Amino acid sequence: MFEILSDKLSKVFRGLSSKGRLSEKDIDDALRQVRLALLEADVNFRVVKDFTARVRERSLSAEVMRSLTPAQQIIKIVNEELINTLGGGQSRLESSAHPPSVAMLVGLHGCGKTTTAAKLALHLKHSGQRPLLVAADNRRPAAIEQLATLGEQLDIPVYSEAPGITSKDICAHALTKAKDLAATWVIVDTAGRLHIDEAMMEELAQVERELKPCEVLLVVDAMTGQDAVLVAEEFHSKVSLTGLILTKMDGDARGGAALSIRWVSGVPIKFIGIGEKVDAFEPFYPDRLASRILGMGDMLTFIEKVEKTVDEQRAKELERKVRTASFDLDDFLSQLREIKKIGPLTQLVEMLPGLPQLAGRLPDGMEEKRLKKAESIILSMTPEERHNPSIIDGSRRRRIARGSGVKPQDINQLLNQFHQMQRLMKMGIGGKLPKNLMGMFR
Ligand SMILES: Nc1nc2c(ncn2[C@@H]2O[C@H](COP(=O)(O)OP(=O)(O)OP(=O)(O)O)[C@@H](O)[C@H]2O)c(=O)[nH]1
Ligand SMILES: [Mg+2]
Repeated sequence: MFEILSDKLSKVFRGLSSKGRLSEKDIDDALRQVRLALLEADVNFRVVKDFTARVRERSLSAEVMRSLTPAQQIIKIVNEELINTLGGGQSRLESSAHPPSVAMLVGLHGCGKTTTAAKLALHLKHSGQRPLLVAADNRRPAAIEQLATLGEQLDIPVYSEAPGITSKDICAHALTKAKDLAATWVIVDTAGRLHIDEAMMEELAQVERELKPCEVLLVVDAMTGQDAVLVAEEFHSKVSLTGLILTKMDGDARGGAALSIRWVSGVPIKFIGIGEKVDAFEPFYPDRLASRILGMGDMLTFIEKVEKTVDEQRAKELERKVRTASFDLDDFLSQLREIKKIGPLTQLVEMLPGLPQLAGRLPDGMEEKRLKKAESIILSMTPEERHNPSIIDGSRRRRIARGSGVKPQDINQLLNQFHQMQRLMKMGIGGKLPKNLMGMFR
């Protein structure tokens, strides 16, 4: 989402760094380019104006101008002010002193409320909570069905009633149900409208009075650009929002909404949605997004993600196998599967410093296809071949190719990748998935 902006900013900073001592004019020139880059990324003009004014003032201080590394100082200032624009620190979910805590999700039609309700419930479940989902969008049977299906998939209870009952009544009954289930969180999915109107606001206000939620979260679609910012401002003037959730951050919008919405609305961004799958959801960290935009790579998010997915025991065992040189295609296969669990590789690669360029070269879905192909090739081998790939000769290769529906060359390619990974691991950089995984891209 932020590639173009990120590229432009790195160019500006490279220009500054090559200069050594900086004059006021150098700084103004650089800031003019930063301003343009932000406006082109669809960042709200008020945000851009404030931001550049703050950076300029701090950059022109005697301390920065006289320092030996003024460009680095300015990059640091830009990073800090970007973090400020995005809300400073992380804004966590507030829970109630008397469980269940209630979070109510509101937003326009199609912004991702129902999906996000399920994602949030799963996130809470993973952190040891017992969530109950509530279908308060009771006008369309399909809406209830959608939430019920998601709940079933995630093994999270969903409370719903027949269409026609008012949202307010459903919520009242849901609270009783939550107590019965000893739920610690109640996540309420409400109906969306095409536009903000009186009827919608009145219904939300009624639900709010009934539930006394500790969180009223506005779900906004980051793909809608500046409109998202307007929606947030309007909602906030009518209901007391406690947080924002930006969805579809995986899209190819220019990112302006994400960069403007906090500053313009004054409401903190608490989570972001980064895909259609239920686990494509993360707490929002201003500092991580800032360093990603500035091309420093979102290492922390990445590390967290890998830690969550990679089984430590398994990694240790792999390390041992590598040391004893018994790493075979079966191990390779289970590594491929772990990589698949981490999620789309493009998403992962984007987070690594210096690698976003590489992500651009991976066509969508291509890497998943390659993983699938590799998996089916290995599955068509006999256990003996997997353990000792050197026995794979021409006739075995043809048999495996037939079995997995690929060309014999594909098998050579896979074996090369395997050998490459084996070599990498022997060089002592094995054991940790992300590095081995880079072999897949060569
Ligand atoms: N790519 C992507 N798609 C998303 C994300 N969040 C939601 N979607 C998709 O957006 C579409 C609408 O999502 P819903 O959750 O049904 O939206 P809603 O706000 O409940 O819609 P209404 O109930 O009709 O107002 C679905 O196709 C979702 O899969 C996201 O973070 N990334
Ligand atoms: Mg919905």
